[in-house]
Amino acid sequence: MLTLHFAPDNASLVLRLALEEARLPYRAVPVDRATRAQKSPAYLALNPVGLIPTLETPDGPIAETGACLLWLCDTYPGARLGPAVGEARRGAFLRWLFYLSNTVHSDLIRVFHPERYGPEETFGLHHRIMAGHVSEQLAILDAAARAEPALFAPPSALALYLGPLLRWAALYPVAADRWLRLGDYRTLQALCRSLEERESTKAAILAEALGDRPFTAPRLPGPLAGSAT
Ligand SMILES: N[C@@H](CCC(=O)N[C@@H](CS)C(=O)NCC(=O)O)C(=O)O
Repeated sequence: MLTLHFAPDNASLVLRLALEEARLPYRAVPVDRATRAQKSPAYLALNPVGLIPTLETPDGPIAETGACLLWLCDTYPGARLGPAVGEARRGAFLRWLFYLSNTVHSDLIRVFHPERYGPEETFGLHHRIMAGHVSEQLAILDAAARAEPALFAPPSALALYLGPLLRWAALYPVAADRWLRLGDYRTLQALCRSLEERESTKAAILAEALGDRPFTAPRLPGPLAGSAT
């Protein structure tokens, strides 16, 4: 059985949605960020980078959200998380999957962590610059999803990645200015709406206390028994 090492509303949410979409049995093991369990020797043995998520598979542990998504997509082609090797638009799918992973997700983490890049007096400027980059990337994705709706529509892994990214952009960091206006990206907004109709989202809402409309009207996750954050 697959094992997902997760913390509520962390990047592991993307994989939970994919596992639910594929209707795969999996065990979800909380990683307690309050005690920095992601840096514990036991966790580092699975994922030396010390970040959440890690997915334990019959092929061994995998990390990096995009890599795990691609592994799920290729290992369970019946789930239709993306075009299989040799199918039409496989290249386009990989292009946008990597863009989400190496550019949008990565820059969003920079929005969340100005303290990693400079002293406190630079936080405001850092936030404005990085949020500006992510806004431009979202406009590019909005146009791409408008041009190729079938490639982006759930259960595509692109939708499962985009929904949480848009959610986090709207919510975090809690203390910073709110900058995302989802309504500026009409196609991505519609994609979020359709994601919210799916059983996978309903399962994630229950498991991680995400609220009724986690992508179009996100609110901070509620308290969860045994919360990992
Ligand atoms: N590149 C990684 C990023 C994962 C990541 O940044 N995870 C965050 C939670 S959303 C984390 O584990 N943070 C804990 C830490 O920085 O120690 C991926 O795509 O999975």
